[in-house]
Amino acid sequence: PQAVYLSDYTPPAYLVDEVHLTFRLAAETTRVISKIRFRPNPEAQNRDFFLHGEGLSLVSAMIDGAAITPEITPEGLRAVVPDAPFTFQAEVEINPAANTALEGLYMSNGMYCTQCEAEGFRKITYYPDRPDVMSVFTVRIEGDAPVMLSNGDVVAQGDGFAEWHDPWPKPAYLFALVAGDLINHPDRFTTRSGRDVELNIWVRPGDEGKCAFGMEALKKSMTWDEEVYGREYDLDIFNIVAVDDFNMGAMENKGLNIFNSSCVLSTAETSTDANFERIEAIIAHEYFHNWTGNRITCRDWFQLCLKEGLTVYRDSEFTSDMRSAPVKRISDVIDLRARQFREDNGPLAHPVRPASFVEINNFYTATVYEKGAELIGMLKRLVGDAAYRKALDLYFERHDGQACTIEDWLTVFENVTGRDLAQFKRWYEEAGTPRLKVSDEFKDGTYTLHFEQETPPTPGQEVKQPRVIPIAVGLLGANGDEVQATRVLEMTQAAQSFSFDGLAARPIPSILRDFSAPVILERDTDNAERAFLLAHDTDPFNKWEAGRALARDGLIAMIREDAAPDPAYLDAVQMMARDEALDPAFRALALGLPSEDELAQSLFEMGVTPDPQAIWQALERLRNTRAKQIEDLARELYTAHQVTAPYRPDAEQSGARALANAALAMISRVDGGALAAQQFDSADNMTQQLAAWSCLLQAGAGDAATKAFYDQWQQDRLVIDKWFSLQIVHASPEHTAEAASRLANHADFNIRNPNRFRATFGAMVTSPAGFHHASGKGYRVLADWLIRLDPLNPQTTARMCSAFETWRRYDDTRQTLIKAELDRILATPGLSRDTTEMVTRIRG
Ligand code: BAL
Ligand code: ZN
Repeated sequence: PQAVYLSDYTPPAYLVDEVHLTFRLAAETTRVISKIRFRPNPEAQNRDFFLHGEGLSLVSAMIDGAAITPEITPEGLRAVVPDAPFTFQAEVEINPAANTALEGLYMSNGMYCTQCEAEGFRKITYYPDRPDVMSVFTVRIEGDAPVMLSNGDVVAQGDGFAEWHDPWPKPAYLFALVAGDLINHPDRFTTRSGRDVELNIWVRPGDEGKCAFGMEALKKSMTWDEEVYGREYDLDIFNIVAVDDFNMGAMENKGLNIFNSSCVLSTAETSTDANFERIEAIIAHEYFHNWTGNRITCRDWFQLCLKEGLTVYRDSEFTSDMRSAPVKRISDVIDLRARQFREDNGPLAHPVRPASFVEINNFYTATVYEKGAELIGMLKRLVGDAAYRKALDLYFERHDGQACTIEDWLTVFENVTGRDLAQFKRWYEEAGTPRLKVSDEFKDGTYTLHFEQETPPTPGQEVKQPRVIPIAVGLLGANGDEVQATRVLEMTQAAQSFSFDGLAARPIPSILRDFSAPVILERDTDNAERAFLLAHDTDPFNKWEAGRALARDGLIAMIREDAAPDPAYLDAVQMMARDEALDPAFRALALGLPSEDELAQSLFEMGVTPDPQAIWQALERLRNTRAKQIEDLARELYTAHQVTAPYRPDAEQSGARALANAALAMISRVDGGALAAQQFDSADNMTQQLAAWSCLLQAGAGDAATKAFYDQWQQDRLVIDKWFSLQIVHASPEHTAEAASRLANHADFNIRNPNRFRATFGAMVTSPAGFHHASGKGYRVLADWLIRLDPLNPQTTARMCSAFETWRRYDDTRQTLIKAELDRILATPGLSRDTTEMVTRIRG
């Protein structure tokens, strides 16, 4: 497959002023009739009239009313056109029922729906399917579905048809259509300037009781964007539709957001606290795209981070405002390290703005999204809150209605602040996680921190230049008082020192507060200092980080030297768990341990080949020891944090349940699951039921609950996804692969449903000791199923290949086994471009 390069960008040859589409819906023979008004682009470098189109049957084509016979290629259509504005018309036939890739127009449970980002519109009709071609769309839908929706506002509807008009010019990737038997959960919102907006969440009959929380989240998001970013909604209708078969979490189509049903439907009985928080964040994310993505979009797909990094950053600010900012920050860093650092340290590493790709779907990654958001956070920290807000105002004012680049984005900040951001831009252009080494000295009342930065080579980028790194630092005195409040040090050189004067004694430093930059901090510290920071640091992130470091180092010693669990960690964790001044949600996070994957990466970085089985055993040993040692405290915490008020998925109740369930997990290691069984039987919400079932599975006492859970929820597909996952996650490493295989052969497994596929095989690969079982059976099972899925759904197949991305960490035997599976996948006849690119990059 051919790569495309950022450096090859040229402006479109023709621009589009208006698009009229008519859809005559039929499951296997949908007709799409297009009428597109083109004009030559004065900035174009050629006059090649090429329209993207894939898998379309062309029925007829006309230019200015005269029939033409265009040249058709596997990628699109080429024709000779006038050197002046003209109208192109075409009729094509497509088969939504046969579309299992879930890109373009497809069917899900009898409902028609679309997914056009990034390049799905070309599977609907011939069009310049690139984000810098923006146009006004009018859409007529004909069919027998009771509900027929598209972007914008409805302008006409009657028996068997509906017509929609979107006045805001948009690229084709934001087009959407939905038609089916749907029920709406309606509401209204009045914008700050008085626009009365009709809000709807559309769902399949039977799901109408699962929309209330999503609707509240939508209204909160609309208010927040007005208050914090001054951004109002700009149409009279905002529709959300829940779809069961969806590759992504959700999609921000203009005025018609389409959601994976797992990311919008919720009830207390069927959704966990974590589900609620995620739903709230995703609804906000998609809504926020209306300005950061839709009104201002990307010039080309290399600029994906322009809308995604910024919108992730905005949704994280929203969650911080709605819930606990420290808990959100710590959770985001856990996730960043687990997914983005892992990516940055392996064969799939790529810059936040990649310079080339074969298949853009493979770049909807943690690097583009989550590291992209970290870059916005760093920029804000460097310029300050007021300048950030000014720059955003200017961005919206200057670029509204445009398709932009990272250069446009950075220029706005340069204009507002007078700063030169050329060095900051390296964060967008160079892959890899910088290592930040720190040493310190104290002399004559002056404390000096010496920093050195180094970013390891990544594929295609051997040498890295120094980046600008905002390092938030505070200093603590021996009694725990803060002798230096947080100060942001701006590191710009490969090695740089910063001094603090006038100190009476050597302070204890708290470095990289709030995780002020996405780097790996390397500093020789001892347990005493960590315990001190754990007790006294006023920065919640570094307080948590001190406990995390104690846990990690103790575990590394257990793995490498067969050491006993570290008493310093066990003391520290008790102190933190007991501390009533701390938010229960924070305490629950502090009881978490580094993941198996994080430990494997730490060992690898130390030059030690990780043994997945040994890592798992060390974690189990520590959890068992800790449970025995602090059983009494766990029981106290469990009792003290029972929620008796009616269920609410807010931060306060969720935090209490998180801490009580962390305590239950410890108790279950001691009592064999007796208390968990009680909680399972009495639970009236999914958080409590699932936590209890999880503890029972962990204790090896889950059979009855497994059956009861299935019997209770077999009609609820989202809950059954949990039923699939949890059994695999809690299988012993010896049986992980068998559990996944067994469930993949269960009557409720459906390879065409991405949620169910991820619930099964996503669960398998997040159990490293099972997935990396020395026999290679985990690798074999995954490869077997990826080979089966690829012809149906290349996008989800390619995503899941990243399970293999860490293969170079492991021993020769495992490497040989993995390589054989990668080669087997690559040798599959007709393998998709998506999967071919991913496996080729992973294989190296
Ligand atoms: N734009 C794809 C889905 C999302 O990031 O919102
Ligand atoms: Zn997004």
